[in-house]
Amino acid sequence: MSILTDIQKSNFGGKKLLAILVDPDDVLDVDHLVKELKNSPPNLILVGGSVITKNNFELVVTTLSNAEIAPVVLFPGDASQIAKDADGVLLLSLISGRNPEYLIGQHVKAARHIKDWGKEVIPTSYILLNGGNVTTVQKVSETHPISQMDIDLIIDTALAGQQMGHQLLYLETGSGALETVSLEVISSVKQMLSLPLIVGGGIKSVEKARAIWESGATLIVIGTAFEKGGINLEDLLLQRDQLNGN
Ligand code: 1GP
Repeated sequence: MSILTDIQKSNFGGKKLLAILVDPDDVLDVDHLVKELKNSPPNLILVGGSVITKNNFELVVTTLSNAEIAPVVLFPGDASQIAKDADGVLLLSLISGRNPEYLIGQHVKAARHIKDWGKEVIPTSYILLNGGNVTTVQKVSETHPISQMDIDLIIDTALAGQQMGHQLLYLETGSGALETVSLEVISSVKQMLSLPLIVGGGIKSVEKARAIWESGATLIVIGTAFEKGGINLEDLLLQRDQLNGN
């Protein structure tokens, strides 16, 4: 089954999914990472970052892919982040912003490479919301996040993404955000859209993760809290399984 089909089936069936985001720049010991994820396997492993400075991107993707823990899906900060052993890519359009580079520029740069690569491409609306601090994605993309008070604009932006044919909607406050996407925003968007909803940014507790799932997210993404050991992956999976009736 394709990665997208799996997420769509979960969305229709009200099933909840967990993705762990791995930023290769922050990986010190990839074998240790594999061990941790093997002990408590998430549904997906996302790999990517706004800025890549180390030379280990391919190695991290290949090692995670060879470990066969979960599908490895690229979450690219730019056109260079396409690794050969990944299973697919979230092709992100940063539609909360008006920077052409992240609406089409990087996509054009990567297009031929992605075609030759031949893996699954998942067109994704990427909406950056204000999470209380200036995050790297905001700096790098040079775009302004939408205020979480402006629910109408968030919904209209999400609807536009759906109408443009995107298959997933990613609501994001940015890696390391002080605040997550609010439950009100999540449930309001969920009521108006049929697309599977991904929510990420600043999720630091199992309770918050559960509330976000319950508000309508199909897939939640956790990066920083996992990386810093601030959240117990086993507990998270337990909550997910409880919500899924397992
Ligand atoms: C970033 O949503 C992801 O794109 C994860 O955010 O690192 O804050 O968990 P955190």
